[in-house]
Order: sequence, then C-alpha cells, then structure tokens
Amino acid sequence: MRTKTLVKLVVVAVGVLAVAFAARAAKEARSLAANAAQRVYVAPGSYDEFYAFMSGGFSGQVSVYGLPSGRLFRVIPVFSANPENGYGYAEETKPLLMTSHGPVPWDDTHHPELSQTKGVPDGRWLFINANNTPRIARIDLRSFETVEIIEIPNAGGQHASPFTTENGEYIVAGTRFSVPIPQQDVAISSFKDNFKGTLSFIKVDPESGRMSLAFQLLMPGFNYDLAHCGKGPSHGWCFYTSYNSEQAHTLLEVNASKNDKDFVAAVNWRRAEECIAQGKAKTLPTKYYHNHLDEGSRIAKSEVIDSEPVLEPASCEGVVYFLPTPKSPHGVDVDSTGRYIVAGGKLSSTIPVHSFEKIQAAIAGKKIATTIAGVPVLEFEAVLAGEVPNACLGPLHNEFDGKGYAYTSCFLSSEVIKWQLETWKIVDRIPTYYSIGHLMIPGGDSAKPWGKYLVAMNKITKDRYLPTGPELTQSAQLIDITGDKMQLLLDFPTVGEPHYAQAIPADLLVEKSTRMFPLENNTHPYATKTEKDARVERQGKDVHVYLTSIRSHFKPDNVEGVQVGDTVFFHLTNVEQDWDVPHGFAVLGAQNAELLVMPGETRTLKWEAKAPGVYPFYCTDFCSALHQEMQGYVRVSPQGSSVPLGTGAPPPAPAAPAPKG
Ligand code: K7E
Ligand code: CUA
Repeated sequence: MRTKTLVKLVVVAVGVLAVAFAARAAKEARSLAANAAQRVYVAPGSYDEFYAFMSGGFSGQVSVYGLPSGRLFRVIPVFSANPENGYGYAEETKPLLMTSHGPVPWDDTHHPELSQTKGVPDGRWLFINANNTPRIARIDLRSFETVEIIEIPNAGGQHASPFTTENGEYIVAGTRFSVPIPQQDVAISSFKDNFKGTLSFIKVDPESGRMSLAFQLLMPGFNYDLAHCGKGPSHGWCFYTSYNSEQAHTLLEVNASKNDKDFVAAVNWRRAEECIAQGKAKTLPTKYYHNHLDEGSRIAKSEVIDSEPVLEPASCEGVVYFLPTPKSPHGVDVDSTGRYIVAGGKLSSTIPVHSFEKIQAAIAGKKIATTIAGVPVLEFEAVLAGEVPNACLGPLHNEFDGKGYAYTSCFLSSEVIKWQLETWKIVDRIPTYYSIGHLMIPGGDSAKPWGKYLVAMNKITKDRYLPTGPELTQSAQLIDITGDKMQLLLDFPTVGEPHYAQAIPADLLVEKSTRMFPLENNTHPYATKTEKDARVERQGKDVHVYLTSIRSHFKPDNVEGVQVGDTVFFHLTNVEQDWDVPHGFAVLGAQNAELLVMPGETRTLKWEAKAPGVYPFYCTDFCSALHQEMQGYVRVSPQGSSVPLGTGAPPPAPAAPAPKG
C-alpha cells in the first residue's frame, strides 16, 4: 500500500474509532469507579502485590512502582546523573558513566529486562539499555542501584536490547542505526556499501552477574529494532525485527516504507558458539568501556577493552536466517511456550506469527527464497504459523498470559487487543488513552506469566490529567485481565517516557532488600569507620577530609587550614548501622551535587576552594530531631597562610573578670 493512502485510511479509521470509544468510555466510567477503586486500593501500611520497573525513556532512569496501586516508590538513576542522591556526581559513581566518548551523563532507556532462570524472572538483576550512546546497565535488585554499565561498540541507536535468553546465557542487543564498521569518514550516500548492523551477544556471569561482550554478528545495514530470545523448544535462538530493508539513508518515512515485507532475523546462537570455537570469527580492533561498582569499596572502576570477536554470516552457515515479515515490523515477542514468534507489523493491519517448528522444517527443507549478504531468506509461507486478520491499526508489541492468549498494543487505534494463539481470533479489545506504546503483563514475556494485570504505557494524555504547561504527563493504565473482558482499573502518571516495563511479585524481592552496608565490609581507602579516626590530611594541593556522620553530627564539623586553590575531598562515611538512615552532605558553592550516603558506605564530594571565607556544610536528609544542628564549617585562607590544617582551634578560654575599682 502507498504511504499516502495508508495515512488517509488511518485518519478516517481513527476518527470512527474515537467516536465509538468516547461513547464506550463514558458508559464505562460510570460503572467502573466503585469496583475498580476497590481492586487497586492498597490500604495504608499494606504492601503492593507487584513491583513494576518502568523505563524512563529520555529521563535515562528506571522508576519503580507498586501494582496495583500505581504508587511511585523510587527512581533508580542509571544513565543520567542524579543530583537527588549524587549519582554521577560523587567521585565513586562517576566512572559508571564513562564511555569511549568521555563521560556521558544522560541517555534514553527503553527496555527493562529482569534476569531469568529457566525462563522465569528470578529477581536478581534488572538490565536496561541506553539507546543513544550504546550501553547496557545492570541494576542489583537487592540494593536497587546501578552496579555495572557496559558500552556496546560498533552500534548506533542501541534499541533492540537488552533481552535475555532463558537462563541469562546471553543478554542480546541490536543496533537500530547502522553505521560504518569500523567507523570511518564516508559519504552517507554510500550507505549500502559501507553501513552495517550488529547483533551483540553479552555474556552474564551466573554468579556475579558481571557482563562481557562475547561476540557480534555483522549484518546487512538494516535497522534492527527489537528482539526477544527463544524459550523451551526455541531456546538457543534469538529473534530480531528489522525495518529499512530498503537501506535508505534519507527520508526514511517514505523510503523505508516501500518494501511490502521486511525481516525478522532468526539467530542460532549455539551455532555461533560453534563457529567461534572453530576460529571463524574475526577479531576487530575497537574501544569500549566496561564500568563496574566494586562491592566492598563501593567505588566504580572502568576498564577499556580494545578488541572483540565479530562473526560474519557468510563464514558461519546456519547462524542466521531472515523471516519475511510485513511491514516495517516493530516488536517481536516469543510466546510463553516458545513455539510462536509474534511480530508487530506497525504499518500492517494483520499480526504475523511465525512458527518455530516451521522455521526448523523450512531450514531442513531448504525453503530459501533468496540470500542477502550471506543470510538465507526463508519463504514467508513456509514459516508463517498464521496471521491475526483485521487486528488493529499500528500493532507494536505483544505480551502473553500463559493461558493461550496474546495481548497486542495498537498505537494508531489506541487500544489493546486480546487474541487467541493458534485460532488467531480476537476475543476482546479495550481502548487506551491514548497512543499506547508497549504493554506489560507481570512475567508476560517469560515462560510462566503471573498474569492478573496488564499495564498499558501511553504516549499522549491530553485531557486525562491536570495540565502542566506545554508538556503533559505520560501515563500508564492498569487493566484487569483476570476475566473474559479486560477492565480498566486505574490511570497513573509516569516519570519520563515509559517504553517498556517489567513486573515481578513483591515476595521475590522484599526479603532480600539491602538494609545497610556492613561497616566491617567497607574497603573504601578513605573510609573512616570510627569517629576517633576522623581527621584532615593534606597531599600537595589536595585536602582530604575524613568525615563521619551519625545522628546528629559530623566529625569533624570544623575544618581549617584550607587555602585558596586547594581541592577539598570530603570523604563522608555514614557510620550508622541501621535501616533507613542515610545522611546527606552539601557544601556552599559546590559545583556538583549533594551526597546521599547510605549506612556503612563512604562517598566523596570534590570541592574547590576559590576565595577566602568560611563556608557552611550541612546534612540534607532530615535524619533526626536535631537534623538542623547537623552542620559544620570549612575555613578557606589565602594561599601561603599560616593557619594550621586541622579541625579548628578550641574556643578561647573565658576572659578573667576585670578587677573592680
Ligand atoms: Cu516500542 Cu523503544 Cu520498545 Cu517505545 S519502543 S513504544
Ligand atoms: Cu544527618 Cu540530617
């Protein structure tokens, strides 16, 4: 279909649907309120049933919500520095944001992915991608903090990530924007000759969670958009959607919408492992950062890696096949049985479903339509399990309930549809408000979905919330999926733009939540474990203040002998050993942010002494009744001053009373 005709059709259809939806919405609103309120009500002092982890999109963070209440618990800083707790500002955390381009304090997060064991989320780690400067982060779900970030070389628009295999053998990633590999100065119009895509396989250590780039598959320069890996029978394979098989480099809106079908790339990673073991991979020089937070010192360290194995499909027969898929597909999702691979043909009104069994049969029977850059293209009819006809407009993403049903988000027609696997029949649809992107069912991309709820994540909320200037909040909608009919329960606003989210039963995380960091395990070289060790030391122009905090004072609380031109490092150790007692630290004129220091940890704030004077510092976190008293001063003297370095002279003794008479 021509793009213009399609756009007209879409406009008319959206209009018709809007009227129908408005009527349905009004009716729904009346009957809904009482019953829905009860089902999302979590009484004060009670816990939610699920944790939901939502990507923050262009906020670069992950936000943590409770379900069914929709209450926001925390924003976990990942790729964006966060002045709220000093992430990316404290010296210990700065290395986490290092890349081959220098420190990058922002990114665009899209897909949170819980680690899995036997295809089921196990509550150990949460992975999330950075789209812009390609990276993958790992969050430790005991402490809810980012503990590792690995940069992905030879990639642009790291969107198709980070999706896990059944046991975390790999986290996979794909590059949305093909680039010259290796990077070089070439004409953009030489796209077809010089630009390539990469599909990356990142190993995860099963004990520590540590990531390492195992290999990359060098692919034709399409846009690899999303991915999911197989499970059960399809374990050992991963699937990636692609668009722009036209390999256009300009006006993609039109030029990348010409082909009737693009492709899902089906990668056999066990085959890739064989080929690598046989020495069939090339080693490419490259440069990327791998940053990791050390558990004892809680200091992040960076290592720079300078080469990596790259495998070309032509040198490893059977490693990858293309499955023709209509039309500029976006999402690709594997159902809970691992038998079906469902694509979201965003410009198509049907939802194509590939069958893993048929893919295997087509490979065995050599049902190959053509070959592109060493990648065999299997015949469409030979791999298709079925299509959901007249599904909706703009199908994007799918989740599954484990009971034989799939749920698809439809961006253009703003709805969720529920349909049955194998009969491909639609059994229900519900409007969303408005323009849904991803949808999420707890465990909905795993082998054992917990089901119960579905969360729709919407791009536009015009007229749903109090206005907040030109930018309105984005939002999530909670939908009950326990009955035959989906039922809308709740709207709640989200932080940034939520693309994907994942949820896990609260029981799996609550017990193992970190309450403090034991002081005896603190190996930070500037830790001050007892107040008697608090002190000030000079090393040339650097002054190190070994500070402690405990309710409700700092030790030392006076620092003197700092001179103009010195750099002062405040190393604050929070010596509390109790839950929920962070102390903050801020000093006047600091050009970074506060520190928020958890019990038992040490964090460092760097501060430049610029002009003579006395500068206050204080605790920013209301920690006790005498929190306001938790303060101190740093005195800065001119260069060459004779004021001794130390914690300040004691107050002068009171003067003797003057003689009378
Ligand atoms: Cu559809 Cu980035 Cu997964 Cu947004 S993506 S919606
Ligand atoms: Cu410590 Cu307020």
